[in-house]
Amino acid sequence: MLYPKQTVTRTLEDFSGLWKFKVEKGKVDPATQLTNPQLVAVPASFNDQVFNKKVRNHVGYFWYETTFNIPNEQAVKRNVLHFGAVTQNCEVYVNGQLVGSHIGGYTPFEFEISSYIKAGRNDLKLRVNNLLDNTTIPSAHQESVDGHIKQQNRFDFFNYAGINRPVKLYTTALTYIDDVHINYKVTDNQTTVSPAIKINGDYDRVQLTILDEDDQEVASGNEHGQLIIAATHRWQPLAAYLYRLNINVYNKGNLVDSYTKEFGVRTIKVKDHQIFINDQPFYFQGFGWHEDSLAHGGGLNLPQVVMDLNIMKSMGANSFRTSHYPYAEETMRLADHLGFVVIDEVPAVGLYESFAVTLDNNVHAGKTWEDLHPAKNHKAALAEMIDRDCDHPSVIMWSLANEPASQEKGAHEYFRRIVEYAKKLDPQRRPVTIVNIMAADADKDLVGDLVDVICLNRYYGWYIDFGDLSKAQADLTAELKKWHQKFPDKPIIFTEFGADTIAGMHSAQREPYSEEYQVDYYKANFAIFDKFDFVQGEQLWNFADFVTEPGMIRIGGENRKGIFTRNRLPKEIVQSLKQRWLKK
Ligand code: BDP
Repeated sequence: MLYPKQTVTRTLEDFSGLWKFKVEKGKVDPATQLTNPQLVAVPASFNDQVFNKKVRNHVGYFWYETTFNIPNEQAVKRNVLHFGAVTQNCEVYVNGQLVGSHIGGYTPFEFEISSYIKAGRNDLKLRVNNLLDNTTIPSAHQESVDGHIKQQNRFDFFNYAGINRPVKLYTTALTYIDDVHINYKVTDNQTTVSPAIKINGDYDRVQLTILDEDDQEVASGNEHGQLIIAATHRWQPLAAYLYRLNINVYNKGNLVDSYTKEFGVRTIKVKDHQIFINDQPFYFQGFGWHEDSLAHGGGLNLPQVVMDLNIMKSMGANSFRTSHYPYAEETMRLADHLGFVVIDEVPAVGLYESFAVTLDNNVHAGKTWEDLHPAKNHKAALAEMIDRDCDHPSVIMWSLANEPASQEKGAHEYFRRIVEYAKKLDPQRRPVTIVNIMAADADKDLVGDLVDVICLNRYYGWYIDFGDLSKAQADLTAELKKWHQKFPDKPIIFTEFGADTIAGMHSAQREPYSEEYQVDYYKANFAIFDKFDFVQGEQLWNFADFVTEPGMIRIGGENRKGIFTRNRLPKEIVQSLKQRWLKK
């Protein structure tokens, strides 16, 4: 699927603005107007906008409605309605008719609506739900209590829902470029680009041109040939360089479709417990992050994204993980432009039926892989993520899950299939990882052999060895040695480590929750990482405090492990972190 753009052959309309919104109570007829709706902004989650606790926490169905006008000359074109993401699942109605539905809250989808619209005023309605269960990703336990759905999410971030990303209507002619993937091979300085282009409709000629950042043509050809960039300017971490592939499709001498896609050229290799980008070892400095901001909830807040990446850059960060779902496409495009290195994560979070079983003596106990059935949705989300993101030079690794029960019986078989599927889908065959949970340490984990890079979420000094940093260091060291012994050639990246810290809380004894403890916690962890050359990265948890479901340790409804507060005020750790990273 292509990112919607206006070109010489395509029009584009953005449906951002105020929409009608209503929680579903009883049956709604999609052919009639919503009664007593309220207005909410799109794109954004509805939850915090409505300022009503009951609606904010509603689990179930809700409706959105807007109208749009089609000029006469547009009605004869091919009209496509594109959704950046609707969280979690939705049905789309145009003029009262169902045009399609989508499952999954973090990837784009689109429907051709030409036969449902008319010149003049049209009605658009979405029936959305935020329902998750044992078959979905993310995963949740769902039951019905007194006729109400009760949902216990198996993850801590608030399940912000609604039309979280932009809605756009674009047109093409009846002949159109349906999809483009930019495959390339680079040897020394020369890049051979073999684009895979899908065109529907009648055409007799395709003209491809590659332009550099100065708008100079560096290669050209047709859709069957290979395009050679003779002197390649590589995309480098924090030194991005982007080419543009322009595709023009002609029929009988007329230009019928035109589209331009950006791409970068770089190589990735995992070898000798190191990760190489363009044959240079790359050490990850950065963060786990969330799409979470005031009023927008989990909805796209582009100025916030720009600000966050600039804050990260100013601190010497070079990377982030899209914990725990693919982020907005706009964010990925920005990462390409800024040279951030991204671990792109599918929303497979919470594939863990019960934490209680970790206390069981039988290390492989637990029935996650028997009782949950996420494979179908997991694969669908993976396919959509890889299709959307495989041409982003910033994406150097796929994360196929966050903290699944990888020590439980059945994990290896489940993930063997997921890994094979991801490798098959990705033309670049990028490295893959499965982000590991503490309960599945080197002795218990069953999936480490399947991944290219070992990614660990570790909380020594917080959830384990709380307040005892010497013990934390000893335990962390012991675990690291075991991982390295088991997989001597695999690099290890810490994709989470952190301590809840209340901004402004100080402690003369440097106790947990204080800003002082957060500084000591990170110092203790870094001291161990620096001892082992196979540790190839540190991504702190989290960049900023973020909103969670209520919980005893979620003070004020937030996870406080941010090194910034939710409104981006720095905690004490920021200065020393900056010194460490800028020096490295
Ligand atoms: C990890 C999860 C992350 C949580 C974090 C925490 O991957 O989503 O926010 O723990 O508890 O298990 O802070």
